[in-house]
Amino acid sequence: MQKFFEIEKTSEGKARAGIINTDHGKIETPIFMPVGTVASVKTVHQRELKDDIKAQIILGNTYHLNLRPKMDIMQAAGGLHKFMNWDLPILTDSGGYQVFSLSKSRKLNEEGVKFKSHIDGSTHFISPEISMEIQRQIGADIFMAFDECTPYPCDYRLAKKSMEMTHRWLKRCIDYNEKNKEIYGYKQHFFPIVQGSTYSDLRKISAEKIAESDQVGNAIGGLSVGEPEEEMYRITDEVTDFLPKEKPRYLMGVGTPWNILETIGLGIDMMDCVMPTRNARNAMLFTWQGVMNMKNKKWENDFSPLDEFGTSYVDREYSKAYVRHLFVAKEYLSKQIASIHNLAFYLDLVKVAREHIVAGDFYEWKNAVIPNLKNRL
Ligand code: PRF
Repeated sequence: MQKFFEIEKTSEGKARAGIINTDHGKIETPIFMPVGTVASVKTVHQRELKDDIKAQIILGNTYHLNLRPKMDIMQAAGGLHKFMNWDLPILTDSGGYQVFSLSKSRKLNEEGVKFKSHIDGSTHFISPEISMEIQRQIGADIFMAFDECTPYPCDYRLAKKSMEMTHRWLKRCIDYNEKNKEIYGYKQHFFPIVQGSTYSDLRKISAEKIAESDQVGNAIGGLSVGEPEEEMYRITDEVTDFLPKEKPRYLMGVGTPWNILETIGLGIDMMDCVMPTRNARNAMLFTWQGVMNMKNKKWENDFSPLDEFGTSYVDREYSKAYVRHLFVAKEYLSKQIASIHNLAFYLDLVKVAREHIVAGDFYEWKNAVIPNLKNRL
């Protein structure tokens, strides 16, 4: 049988280039995963995602898809791949994190979380078992443990109590998965999630617990929730030391282009973030030369290509002046062009990072490009 994760090249530090094998195709790591919360990567067609942006895997969200269109529709469609016509891999988040960030009122106890829908205020309940069942019905290639993500800052006692519950929930997720197999005929893989806030001792306990559960991959949660960047890097560095080398490591919800390169350097293989799409809709473009605000008057008469080093057709076919005009005029097309640009840039960023890992000069290259990425153009 094909191995789930193969490491192609390990650099002098912790960065590595690998391949994840799924029944919907392979994923070259390190990889960035565009977020398609409600069965859509906002403003971007599946065809563009695949052919132009070269996304290799996208994310879906348990919380949202369970509220709308609901699981009866998902099952009738034959799963999310068929429903949205996406035949490459899909990863789903478990819902816990989204309940905390989106729903107005929620009550959490050992059993699970009761919450009110952000759409119509109706009452719902998600437990570890229910989250596993929803993700099974969505048919994700990779699905996530039901966890609690602590806010920042978080009192030590609360962080410890929350982490311990996430560990008990993990056991319930695994027990459920052992009794309930895939329903669409292809393999579904499960990743547990490390928590423990910014406390090194808790992170060590959690990473060891998660590693011990011996799943095919592991994730790091609870970061990029408002802590200083240095804290995020410190915890990521500590946690990757305790997670097995031979399995992929997924850093959840990260981040800026420089966060991505820094955490690849700390041994991260997968990441996702709404930043390239959300910021695109607010006129912020990421490029190899730095960050551009497309509403800025300085682009008004600049007819040069949107991004002369960009890989997407939008970078060549439209000028800065035109895209600025679309944003000022509040045209829908502005959001679409910017989202395609940013996602193509993020995918190019991890592709080039991979090439440098393979070539053996990743760290020198990373340190040279990061100051450029942070420029304000
Ligand atoms: N847990 C889950 N999803 C997440 C996170 C988490 O801690 C984060 C933290 N940045 C993003 N998405 N399940």
